Amino acid sequence: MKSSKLFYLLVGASAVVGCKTKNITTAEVKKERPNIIFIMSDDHAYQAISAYDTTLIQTPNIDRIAKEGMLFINATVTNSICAPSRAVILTGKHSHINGKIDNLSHFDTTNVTFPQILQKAGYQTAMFGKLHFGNNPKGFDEFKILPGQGDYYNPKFITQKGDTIIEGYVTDITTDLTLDWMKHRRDPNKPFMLMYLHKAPHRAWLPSEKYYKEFTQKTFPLPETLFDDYKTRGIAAKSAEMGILKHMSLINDNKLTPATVKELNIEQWSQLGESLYTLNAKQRAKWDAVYGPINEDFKKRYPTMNDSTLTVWKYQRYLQDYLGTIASVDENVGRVLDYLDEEKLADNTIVVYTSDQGFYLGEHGWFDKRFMYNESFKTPLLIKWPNQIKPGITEDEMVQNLDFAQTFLEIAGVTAPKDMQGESLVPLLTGNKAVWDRDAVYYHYYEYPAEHAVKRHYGIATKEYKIIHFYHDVNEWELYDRLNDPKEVNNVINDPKYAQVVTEMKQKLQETRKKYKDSEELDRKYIESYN
Ligand code: SGN
Ligand code: CA
Repeated sequence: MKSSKLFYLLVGASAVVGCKTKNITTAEVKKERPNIIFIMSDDHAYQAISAYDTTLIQTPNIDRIAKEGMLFINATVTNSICAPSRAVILTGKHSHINGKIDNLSHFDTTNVTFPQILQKAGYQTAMFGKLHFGNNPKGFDEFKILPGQGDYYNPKFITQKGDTIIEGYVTDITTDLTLDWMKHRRDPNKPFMLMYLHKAPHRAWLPSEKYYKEFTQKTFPLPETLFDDYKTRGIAAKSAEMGILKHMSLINDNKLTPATVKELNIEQWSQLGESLYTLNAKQRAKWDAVYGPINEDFKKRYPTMNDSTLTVWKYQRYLQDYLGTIASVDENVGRVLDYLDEEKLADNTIVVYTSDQGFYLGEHGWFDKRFMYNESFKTPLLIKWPNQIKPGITEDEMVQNLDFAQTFLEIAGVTAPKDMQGESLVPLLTGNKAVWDRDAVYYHYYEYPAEHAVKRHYGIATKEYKIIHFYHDVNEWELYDRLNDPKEVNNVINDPKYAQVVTEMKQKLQETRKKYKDSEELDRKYIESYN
């Protein structure tokens, strides 16, 4: 056996952290353990990836992953918010078990994460970009991460050698750091697991110069539900503070200047100064040259605007900047894929593209996420694994971010700890669908009272229905018929036609909560932890 490469067989010999090796077939023994590149962006809606939908933007590089691999059209998160999603991904456990229920709570670093296990099993590990945990990641040979949310322009990075400010645009820099590691510090004698994590397209949606110039010239079709009146929905949808018209800031989000807004006598909050403070004078001048004229144009239009035309204007400004940041993500994903091809690494490297959750691009009149409703519950997922996944397959099974840890461990030939709660996706990836029997996925959101005022809720989704229970300061149920009402505008919880479905879904919800060890006691515990 060549000493320069590890084989699956060796994993058995070096099994660690209580993980046993699985039964390995002869064919597998001969194969080298694959590299894993986990690419995740922040708030990237599937509606903004052309492999899913070509209405808004072309993302040819991200699409390459689906073309050469698999496109999951029913991938969801368990808790649609940033840091909790990352904690679920790293631990393979639901939020109520790993304890990171919201962006504010601490991540308990005694949780075992899959990178720690892979590192001990002989993988070289690295992380670049946004983690958003408040603590440094464990189980990484090298990391360079943004502090908290991080900045778009000239960002600061936390490294093992101290903090450093790097001039440039965050998406380009995160990629430069990633490629630099692959080129200069990757150990060719080991398989690697790389987490390449973009800040974009997170609010306040600040594109690079190239793309703000291009995207501020564009207009986009309006979503069907932009003017949703929430008629059949409960209090939670009606009281959420994420409306484009009412809650999106003309300054912070639409990039008007405080002076413009003052001149027009509009009251508006702003943190734009904070978002832009890292630009140097030269960069700021270029930025002003593009965003300045938008102010002048708005001043002319504003006097004749009504709620509806203002909503549309804000929607267009929102999408111009949001999608502008995605154009950079796509371009940079292309750089990494090209490098893998050039270096002949692609054949033995699994590439995953996903987001920490979905996002509203004007659907229901909203931006942001948090709800178990479709656009924020669903997350993009594209995976390529040459010679294992047949190219160009669309997979509609219900998979979740909960499943990544066990998937990566199985790929590396390591048996996952028994208390992980997901399912390995390997059978789906390798065409062994018959063993996949999940018929419902669980969701639980906690961050309330908080920004955007989305009430606490939990629920399950099957391929046909979705039931949601909003609790804490309300007690409301909602049911959606996913096949007949994919846009989720009709809450049919009180429709007699669905009485039997409601009974069955409530029963299934209780069973699912039990299966994942969630309970009313835990609901209460996490409410009390807020006081
Ligand atoms: C910030 C944003 C919110 C967003 C949260 C969480 N406000 O607070 O709109 O929901 O992050 O996002 S901002 O005015 O500061 O941009 S998450 O992706 O990190 O969970
Ligand atoms: Ca996010």
